[in-house]
Amino acid sequence: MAVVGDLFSPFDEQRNGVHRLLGRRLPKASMTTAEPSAWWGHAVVIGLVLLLAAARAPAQPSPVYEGTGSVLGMNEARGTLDLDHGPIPGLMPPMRMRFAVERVELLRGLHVGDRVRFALQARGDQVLIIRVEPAPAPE
Ligand SMILES: [Cu+2]
Repeated sequence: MAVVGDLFSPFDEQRNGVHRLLGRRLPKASMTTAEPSAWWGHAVVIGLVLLLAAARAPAQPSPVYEGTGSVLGMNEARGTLDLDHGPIPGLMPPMRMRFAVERVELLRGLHVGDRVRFALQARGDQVLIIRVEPAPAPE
């Protein structure tokens, strides 16, 4: 065993010497080149995960806004409803304006002067009334 150890010890010492040399060099090399590339690698992986998540997620429905107002007029042929409406949280302040309705049936049974509660939703570049129902008169 001593013979074998003596035979291999010079080699082992040489190898250890190489390891010591590499041990001094590799950390520096990894600090300057390996770490930034690892960082970018992570960024790329995270980006891909986000892309996949976005591709898998169903299209988010646009938010629905609710308000109350008084009917000023309506036009079944055009599918519009004119309202004097109160504040619509997150969308607009009180005003008189003309809305397009999602379906002309929403106008049926409405009369000028009616107090209504309504819901709006963006469809493409339009904001449509998607729901109208009678609302109690303000106190
Ligand atoms: Cu408005």
